[in-house]
Amino acid sequence: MKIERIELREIRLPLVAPFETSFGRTTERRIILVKVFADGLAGWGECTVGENPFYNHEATDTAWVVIRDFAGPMVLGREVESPGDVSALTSRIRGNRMARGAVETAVWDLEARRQGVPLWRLLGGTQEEIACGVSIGLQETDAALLEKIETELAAGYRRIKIKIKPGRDVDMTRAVRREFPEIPLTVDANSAYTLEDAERLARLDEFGLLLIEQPLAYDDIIDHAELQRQVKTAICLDESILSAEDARKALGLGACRIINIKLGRVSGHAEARRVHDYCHGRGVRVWCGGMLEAGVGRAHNIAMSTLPGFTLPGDVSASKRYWSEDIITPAVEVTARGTIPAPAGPGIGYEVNEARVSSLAVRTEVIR
Ligand code: OSB
Ligand code: MG
Repeated sequence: MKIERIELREIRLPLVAPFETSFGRTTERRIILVKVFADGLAGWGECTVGENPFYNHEATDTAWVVIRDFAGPMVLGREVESPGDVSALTSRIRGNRMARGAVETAVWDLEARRQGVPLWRLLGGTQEEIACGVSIGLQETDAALLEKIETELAAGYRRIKIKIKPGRDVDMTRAVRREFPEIPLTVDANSAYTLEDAERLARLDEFGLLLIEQPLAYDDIIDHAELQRQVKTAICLDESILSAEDARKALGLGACRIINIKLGRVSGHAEARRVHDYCHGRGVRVWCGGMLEAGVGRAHNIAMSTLPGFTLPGDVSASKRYWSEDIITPAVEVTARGTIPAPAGPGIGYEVNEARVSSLAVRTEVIR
């Protein structure tokens, strides 16, 4: 198919509750949506970038420029035989994987719609429903955190992830374990520690965590390998894994035992599947991370999570945990068993509420 037109929109979407990590607090998302056109059909992608360059190098405004001036023009007017080829079209761009991934994922949705099949099937997914966990941001008090966990467990979620940072770690995790001795529990530091904190992090071993996510620097795998030798709990890398090559090196060094795959962070579905395939082939468990996505990004995450190696519950949860009203219909809902059924419709399997997107848009640009 020939990519005939690409539209960009930025929407503003307030979160139902602020989300806080060791690197900052988010109250309103600024989300870039990409719509690609071919053969009378359209596909949607969502850029998973944060508002500020605090999670990785990218930010909403840098991604806008990279998509508008580079990734978009590199794909526009091109004959694309398979969406797996899109990444190569933009590979001259260094870094900026979330910007590249926004365009790439949109073409995957478009191709699945052209074929009239669900995207998850086109990707090779096998799981008819995916297991869901939740990521709970830093709270004012332990009591507030315990209450949130209670609510999410009651809703059926199968794994709880809590955010930690220096000063809000060992004692807080102990308080959670005391109240919930058996639940599948993980912690995510978003790079808030250094190797000097190894002893402190090793104290988390007593809590039977499934994993400790990205304790050290976002761009490090050397120190993570040293840390993994000093802690019993599995280290899971998020920020540090940008490609299948990164996964190979990190696993080879022993920097982690589990990998969090995020579509945008690795530049889209093709690379995400390569990371998945590499890990799955070696018995390394992966799970789908989240970036506070609106419905389009959430739907892409659901599709990816149906690949067979996604054996741990992901950070893919119901729309209503984030938004008073999502931008897709139906909204993403989670069953009482803590799962999301893979949708039956073509493409991402949800319809974009274009009227709502238009009403939320603060800028629009057409690349032609
Ligand atoms: O590290 O997984 C992370 C949100 C924004 C940036 C980074 C992360 C997160 C989350 C939330 O943990 C996951 C979600 O619910 O979308
Ligand atoms: Mg993380």
